[in-house]
Amino acid sequence: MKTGIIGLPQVGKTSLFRILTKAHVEAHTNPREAHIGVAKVPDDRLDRLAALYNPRKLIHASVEYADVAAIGQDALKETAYASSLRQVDALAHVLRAFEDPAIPHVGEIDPVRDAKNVEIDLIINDLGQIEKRMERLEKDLKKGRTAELEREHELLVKSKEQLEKERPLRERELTPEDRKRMRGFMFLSQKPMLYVLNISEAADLGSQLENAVARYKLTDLASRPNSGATAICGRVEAELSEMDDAEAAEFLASYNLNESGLVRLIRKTYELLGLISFFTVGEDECRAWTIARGTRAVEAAGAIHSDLEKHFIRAETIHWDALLEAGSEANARAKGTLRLEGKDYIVKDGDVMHIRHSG
Ligand SMILES: Nc1nc2c(ncn2[C@@H]2O[C@H](COP(=O)(O)OP(=O)(O)OP(=O)(O)O)[C@@H](O)[C@H]2O)c(=O)[nH]1
Ligand SMILES: [Mg+2]
Repeated sequence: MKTGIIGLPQVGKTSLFRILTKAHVEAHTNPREAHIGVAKVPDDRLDRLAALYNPRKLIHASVEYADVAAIGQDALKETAYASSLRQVDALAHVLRAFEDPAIPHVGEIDPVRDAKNVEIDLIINDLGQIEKRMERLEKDLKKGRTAELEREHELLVKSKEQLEKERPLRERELTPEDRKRMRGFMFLSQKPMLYVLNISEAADLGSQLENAVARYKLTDLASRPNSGATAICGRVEAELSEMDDAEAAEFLASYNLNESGLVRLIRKTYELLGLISFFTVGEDECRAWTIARGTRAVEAAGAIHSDLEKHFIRAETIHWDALLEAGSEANARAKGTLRLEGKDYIVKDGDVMHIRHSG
C-alpha cells in the first residue's frame, strides 16, 4: 500500500515525508522524481503483546509513502510526475495552515481554496485521460460493437459528466465490475484522499489539533465518500522525531497531547484504505499484518504465507485485549476465550491468530 504526499509548493510535504519515514532526504535533485520511504505503523496493541512475549523480533506493519514535487498543471503534464502519482493507492494532501511570513504562499492561508484548486488539477488530468481513451473507443465501436466496449463507453461518459461538474471520481459508488474496468486508468481523482492540515505551533496544540478540521472548514470535504482529514504540526513532529520515547512522552504531555499527530495520520490512512491489522505472537516473533477489512481467515493466512492459505485448517483466534487479560494462551484456552475459527471467519481488527495447517 502506497500513499502519495501531494500539495502546493512549500506546504511541508517533504518535512512530513521525513518525519513519517525517518528518511534523511536531500532536496529533490530531479524535482520530478519521487522520494519513496516506508513508515512503521505505530501500534500500542502490538507493543503490549510484545511485553508479554518478549520476542526476539518485533515487526510492525508498514505503509509506503511517496514524496513528490509540488503539484500543478505543469508538473502533471510531465509523464514521470503523473505516472509516479498514478501508482499510489491513496493521496495525502498537505494543506498549509501554519503562519510563517518567511515561507511564501499564494495569497492568504486558506486550506479549502487550496484543496479545491488541487482537486481541479487532478480532475483536468483525468478528463485528459478520458478524452484520449474515448477517441480510441469510438473508433473501435465503429468497427464492431461488443457489450464490454459499450459498458466501458457508458462508464467513461458518466465519469466525464461527473468530472465536468468538478466532482472527483472518488465520490462515485461503483460496482466491483466497474471498479475493475476503471482500474487500468489509475485516475488521480479516484484515489482516496486524506487532507492533512499542517498547523502552527501553539501552547494549546492539543485542542488546536482537535479542532483544526472544523476551524479550517474542512468538515464538508472530509465527510465526502473516500475522503478524510487530520491535522499535524510539522514543526512539533519534527522535534518529536528526534527524541527517545521517554523524552517524547514528556514533550507531548507539555502540549497536552496524548499521542503524536503521526500516529493519528497513519491510523487515518489505514481507515481510509479500509485496512486493519491482525497479529501473530510468539517468543520468536511478534508481528502485525495488514489486511483489508472483511478479509476471511483463510486469506489472512495467505498474507503471512501462501502455503498457510493452501493448507489452512483452522485459526486459533483471540482478540488482543482478551489475551492480555488472560496473561497467556494457556490461560485463555482454559478460560475458553481462545476460539477455533474456520476458513470463512471474518478477521477483526486486533485479532491474534495462530494458523493451524497441514503440510
Ligand atoms: N513555520 C513552519 N514552517 C514549516 C512547517 N513545515 C514546513 N515548514 C517549512 O516550510 C518550508 C518548506 O517545507 P518542505 O517540507 O520542504 O515543503 P514542500 O511542500 O516539500 O516544498 P516543495 O517540495 O518545495 O514544494 C521549509 O523551510 C520548512 O522548514 C511548519 O509546520 N511550520
Ligand atoms: Mg518537497
